[in-house]
Amino acid sequence: MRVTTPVQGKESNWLSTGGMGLGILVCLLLFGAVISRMGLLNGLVNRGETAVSTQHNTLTYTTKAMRFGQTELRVQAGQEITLQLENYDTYAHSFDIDELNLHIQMPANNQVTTQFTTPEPGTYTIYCSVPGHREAGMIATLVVEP
Ligand SMILES: [Cu+2]
Repeated sequence: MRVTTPVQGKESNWLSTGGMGLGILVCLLLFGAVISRMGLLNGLVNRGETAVSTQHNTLTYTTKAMRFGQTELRVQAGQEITLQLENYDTYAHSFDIDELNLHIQMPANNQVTTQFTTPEPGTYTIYCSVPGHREAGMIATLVVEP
């Protein structure tokens, strides 16, 4: 009796511990399933929101031979613009609009991308702030339409 009781005790102890462990494992699995499902739903919801709210316009603007490719850039107000600036000259330029606090460096023979939201309707001056370039003709107009 004195020998079997501890053994039985141990056995039942082991069984209950095993059962509890199994219970915890099941709980963790369920919890994990719920979390991953929530994560999946969040992902779907986020993707949906992005698709709805984004009206992305990509514009390409070039510089070549000390000139902007276009003297006028027309956009609509309140839009998110991805501006791809391509410099085909062997020297650096920049894309500056003071009113929008946009001052983008354009390295020689390179391209850079910037994003901005178009402001209220009006006309804004685009220029290159490299000394002498604006005077040499690197000036254009951003026309924001309602
Ligand atoms: Cu320039």
